[in-house]
Amino acid sequence: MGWQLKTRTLSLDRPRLMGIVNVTPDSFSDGGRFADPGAAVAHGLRLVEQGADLVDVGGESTRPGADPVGVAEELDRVLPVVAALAAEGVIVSVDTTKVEVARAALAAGAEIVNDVTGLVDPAMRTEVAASRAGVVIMHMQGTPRTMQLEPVYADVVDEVAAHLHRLAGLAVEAGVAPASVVVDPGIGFGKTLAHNLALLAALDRVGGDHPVLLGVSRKSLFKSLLGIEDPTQRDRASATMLALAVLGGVRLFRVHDIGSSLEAANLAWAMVRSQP
Ligand code: HH2
Repeated sequence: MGWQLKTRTLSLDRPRLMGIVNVTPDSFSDGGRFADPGAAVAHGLRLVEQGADLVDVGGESTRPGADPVGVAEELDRVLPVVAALAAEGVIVSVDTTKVEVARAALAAGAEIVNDVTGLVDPAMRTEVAASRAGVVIMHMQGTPRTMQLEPVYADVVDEVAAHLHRLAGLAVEAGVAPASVVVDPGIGFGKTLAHNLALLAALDRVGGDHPVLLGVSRKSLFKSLLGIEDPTQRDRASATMLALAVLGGVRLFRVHDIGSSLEAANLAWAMVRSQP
């Protein structure tokens, strides 16, 4: 099994780590640390050195209540970082919901579009299809401004799985190769703690025909469950959840801290492989 990207295939015969580079002043866990392009590029290269298989570059925070960023501003933030990392041979994903940003990032060497709205914009679907990029289709209820106000589901696992199935189908209809699509339940995006836990306990049911990518790193469910206020102190909990998700069949993880994630992934993977 592999994930077909623009110029190569990323094999998913073991867990893979997508390191996070937020080129933003306001991301929830590391806002402002890598807002300077030089610092962001250095951070991306460090993540790869530590064992990241690919790097996700984002220029707009999606934390609950975040203000939207304009196209020009987002391009200024991400393009130099995408171009510099791609030039170093890094597999780069661009975390954006804007077709203009996706197009420019793909031209600058990005291999993947990570769209937290799940390619809901038809122009984004056409762009991804034309470039033959890989794509992450994530589930979100509402928008970052409104999503945590009062999320409601009858059955969160069924609804998220059906929504991802529908959006993946639309992408494929627009010409995206099925092997280029991975799906993501969108932990924390329009979900209560109970919704997040239900999804984490049923990860084998959310992907359908597509591999699942999980983004749970440093998220606020660790504050709710364990009382850890400071996001940078949530890496141990994030790694524990990662290991459990490997046992649940997930092979792709969007993470902040590579060291703890790699240890967790290797331990869980050794257990998976030991099964006949
Ligand atoms: N989570 C965040 C951003 N992008 N993309 C995918 N596919 N899955 C996720 O779970 C996901 C995502 C939020 O985390 P972070 O980038 O650390 O913060 P911010 O959005 O505030 O920049």
